[in-house]
Amino acid sequence: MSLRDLIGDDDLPAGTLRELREVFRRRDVPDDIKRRYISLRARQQQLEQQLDDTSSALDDLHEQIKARKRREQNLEKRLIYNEKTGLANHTVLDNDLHSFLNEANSSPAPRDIVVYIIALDQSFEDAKRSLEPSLSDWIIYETGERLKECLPANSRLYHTRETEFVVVMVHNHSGDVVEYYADRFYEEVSRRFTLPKYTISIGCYIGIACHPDHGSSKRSLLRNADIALSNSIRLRRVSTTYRPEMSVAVIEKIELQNSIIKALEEQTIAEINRQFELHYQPLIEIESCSGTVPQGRVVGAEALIRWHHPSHGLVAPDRFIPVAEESGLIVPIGTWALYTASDLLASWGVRNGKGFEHLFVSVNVSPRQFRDEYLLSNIERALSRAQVAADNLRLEITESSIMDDPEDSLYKIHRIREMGIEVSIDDFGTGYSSLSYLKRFPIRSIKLDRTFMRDLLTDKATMSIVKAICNMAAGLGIEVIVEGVEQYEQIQYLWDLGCRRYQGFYFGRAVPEDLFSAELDDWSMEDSSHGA
Ligand code: G
Ligand code: MN
Repeated sequence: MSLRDLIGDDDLPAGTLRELREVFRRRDVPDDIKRRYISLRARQQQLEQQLDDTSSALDDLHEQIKARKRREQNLEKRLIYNEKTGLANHTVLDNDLHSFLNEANSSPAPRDIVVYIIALDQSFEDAKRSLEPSLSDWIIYETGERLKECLPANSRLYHTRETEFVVVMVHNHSGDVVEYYADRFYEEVSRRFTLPKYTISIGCYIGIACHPDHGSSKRSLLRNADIALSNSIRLRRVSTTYRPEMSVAVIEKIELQNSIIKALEEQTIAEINRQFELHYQPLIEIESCSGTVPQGRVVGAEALIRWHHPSHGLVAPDRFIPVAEESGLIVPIGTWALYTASDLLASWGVRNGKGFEHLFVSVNVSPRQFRDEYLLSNIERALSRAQVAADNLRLEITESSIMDDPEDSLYKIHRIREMGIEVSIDDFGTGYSSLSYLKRFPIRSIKLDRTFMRDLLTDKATMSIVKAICNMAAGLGIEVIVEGVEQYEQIQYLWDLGCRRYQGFYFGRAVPEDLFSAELDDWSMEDSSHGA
């Protein structure tokens, strides 16, 4: 019997092996006791070793579990907290609103829940473009901190989108405090930021909706606060509380946009022709103004768009042009107007000899259309396709759209003039520009805005503004076209100021193409009878 036989194949630590070898050699201990001792000792050693292995494996496992927990927590954090501000995000907002509403709906005491959406305005985007990213991130962080500071106890702040924060407040009765907090939020957000080199301040718009007045579900509250926010932005008001009429306006707007898109998509020109129509309002040049009626002739027409909506009936341009402008749909609609007006000019040209070929059609160009890079090529294409001369087409551009980007406007108007097309400034007198400034632009005429006609004969201030505009235009060699004349007295007054060209209900409303052409025939017959 050897020691190996007793302890088996297992590796024992050198110390234990030495100890067991000594025991094995002892003569004073009976063999059977030695054998039992040694095998037990070896077995014990093995068990200890196994225990060590197991506990270090356990430790490893424990570490792994802890690491996984940390990863999960991080992930969870990122799922529910905004990284830049550490504020709860829209997921949390969703859950919270859900439980606030449940609570309010099951509580016997009335409970108001107020939702504020606070959106930073364009000034943040501007700052972001010129600042280092870390600075704009800091502004966002700081904005969150400022908002947090002014929250009452019963409320929570969320950071839902990069430039959007939401506050939810729960009140027993919200009363006047709703607006008080909106003002506080605005003050805090717009307070100056002092940066290393300069200071800036960021504005914001706020939309508010309250439970139970403006919605009882999570979705309706958030949607209505968002609708109120759009109203604030559109009206440039700091904060707006939701009103049901706003939804009607929004739904109408979406419907309008969809219809325009559908009209444009469906059958292109055929469908647009069916839904849209250009009407023409005569533009008159007065030759004498001494009798009971002014004497003059038609020199041109302004094309004014009308929309025969399949289900809404006739929609006025005041309602759909702004919507089309906002969505960019004005560009294809405006191009269609250019093509259609050019076609009419071509049809007049064919009736050569009646004097129609000298008439011009004036087409309105909206601000967005004017900025569109394809404007010039669209005009060129409309003219060449209909084979009409450039001087039969005029363009009306509003004062404000020229002032949006004066340098670009200057370039564009020069190019339009080089093509042989005259430009009028529309709605003149409603913007902020001065005539002497506009002299830099190669324009043929200004269209005196029709709002001046309302009190031209009764209000001294209106009289002096109109007089000043006419004097200055004469001095600069710019023609004045008076819009919206409805009475002979207005014409007599303006005739004395030197105005010769007029447009307005006094001479005629905008009418469909065939009617306008028929009326032209009458005019030209009158002319020939005058001549005879
Ligand atoms: O902004 P724009 O200049 O393009 O304006 C043309 C508008 O003026 C059209 O809405 C047209 O119907 C309207 N209009 C034209 N003549 C008159 C008028 O004599 N009185 C009033 N109230 N509106 C007019
Ligand atoms: Mn016009």
